[in-house]
Amino acid sequence: MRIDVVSIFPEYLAPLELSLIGKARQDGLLSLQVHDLREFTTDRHRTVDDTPYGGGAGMVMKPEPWALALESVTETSTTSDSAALPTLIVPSPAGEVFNQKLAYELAEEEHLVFACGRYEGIDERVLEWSEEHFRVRPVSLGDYVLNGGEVAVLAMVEAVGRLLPGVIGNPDSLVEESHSDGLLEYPVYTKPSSWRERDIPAVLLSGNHAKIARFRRDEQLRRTSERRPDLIDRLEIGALNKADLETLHSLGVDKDQ
Ligand code: JA5
Repeated sequence: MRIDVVSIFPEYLAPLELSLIGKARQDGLLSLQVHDLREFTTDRHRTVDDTPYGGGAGMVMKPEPWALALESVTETSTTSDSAALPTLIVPSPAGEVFNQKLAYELAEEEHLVFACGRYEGIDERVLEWSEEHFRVRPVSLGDYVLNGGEVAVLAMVEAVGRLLPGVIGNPDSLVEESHSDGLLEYPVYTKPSSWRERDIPAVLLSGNHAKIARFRRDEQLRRTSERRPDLIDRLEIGALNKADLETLHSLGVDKDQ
């Protein structure tokens, strides 16, 4: 996979050189380039922003540096001359909400481009113009405000990058995790079995693997109904077995349908 990130703060993306994503880049599993938007300005002050038409607070990112930056990444894209257009992700609190399903979808793409806005955002005409060269997707991490797209890009690149073939050594660790079955993860414990007067749940030392699986599933259901009742509502009834329904009933959760 190829990823390009355009930002006025390229140093903000430095963590993508570390850990799993940094290793994937070193191993040639992921080609990731960060571009400084100011390199695509043509005035002596390297201006990227201007005042908003119609008035209002703050500044808006000027369209021309964005068009030049995005053209420069598509000119070297192998996807634009084949079947699929590259995907342009624009972090925005006004976008569709990022989730694991979208991460899996983006992990299938050949070329992702992330456009990091700052100030009050990017001139809307850039997004309209981009539709001719990209599949454009404004994407939000959730209902809160950030000062720009960079932190959202760090999260999305990590979530997508770890799904690429070969990036995670043991692919088993990708299947048993939060959200892959629509439930939160079960709690985990390690040695010592007793720590500061706190013992781990006895069932985990029983050697009874069926009982352990049931305990973990019940913990997933308990946590999810407590912390994320919205996820319980969205569970397919077919994803729950008889024991799951009994657990939910004992938790006082009424799964209608
Ligand atoms: C702010 C110019 O999902 C939370 C987000 C907040 C935020 C995002 S994503 N992008 C921007 C931005 O501000 O570009």
